[in-house]
Amino acid sequence: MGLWYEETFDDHIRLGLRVKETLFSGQSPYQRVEVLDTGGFGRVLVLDNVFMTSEYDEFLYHELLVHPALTTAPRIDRVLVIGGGDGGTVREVLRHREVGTCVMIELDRMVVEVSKEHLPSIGTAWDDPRLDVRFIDGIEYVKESDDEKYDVVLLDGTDPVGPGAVLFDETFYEGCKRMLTPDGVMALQSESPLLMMDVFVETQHKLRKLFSEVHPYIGPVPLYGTGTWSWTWCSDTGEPLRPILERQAAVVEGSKAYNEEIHRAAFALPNYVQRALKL
Ligand code: SPD
Repeated sequence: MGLWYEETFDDHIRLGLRVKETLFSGQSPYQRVEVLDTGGFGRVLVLDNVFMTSEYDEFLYHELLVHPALTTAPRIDRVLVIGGGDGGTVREVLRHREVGTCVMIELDRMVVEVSKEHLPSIGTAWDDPRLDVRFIDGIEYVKESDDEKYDVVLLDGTDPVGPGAVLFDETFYEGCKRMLTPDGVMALQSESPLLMMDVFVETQHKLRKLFSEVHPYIGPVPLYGTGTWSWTWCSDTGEPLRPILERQAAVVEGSKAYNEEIHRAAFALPNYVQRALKL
């Protein structure tokens, strides 16, 4: 029958998946990397004992991270992705024909190599000639790079523990903003407002110091603790509820979850979130 693999949240809650087979287990210089074949969620990527993405529900996460930003930014010629080593985020970015270059900065080469081998249904765009994958430190990149600015920056990191913790620092967000064009859009995963309310609220405050428009949005990702997840849309101009309709229609066709109504509805915040943010 296979053993149960469990992720523990806060030492009080566990999510368990029955494992049919462990497809990969190894230690990179940064973290423990595993791919499990599970009965319920298909193949699952696990980093340092935290479920990262699954074949079963990855589209809910990746489509919502990418398309609200990519459908509302004035231009999407140059896109920067930090993290996202499983390939799901760049796959969604590259579905937009207007994207000319997508640079992906990933610290851990092993995550990409293992995902290419064991999660081919998630990373379907690795061979796209517009994709430029660099195995370097995202913190250093946004601090020092003199590359041309980006129209969109997407942050697809882990939880704020281990090597991904620095991706929640204010100085890192400052660097990301430095890499954006003045009317560019940044979107990031911003944790669960139920399970990680403190991190969620703190993240919003950090972002509000840097951007005049900061809009969290919410959707379901069953693999993550509580199933309620958030992302945040940031910019100094524009607003998240004014998508470019032609661009949006083109990507809705072929999306598993994302459509016009989901885009609008995701930005409707429940009272407990509005109150926590004092909106
Ligand atoms: N609790 C897990 C949060 C993981 C967020 N990033 C997932 C990466 C998927 N590309």
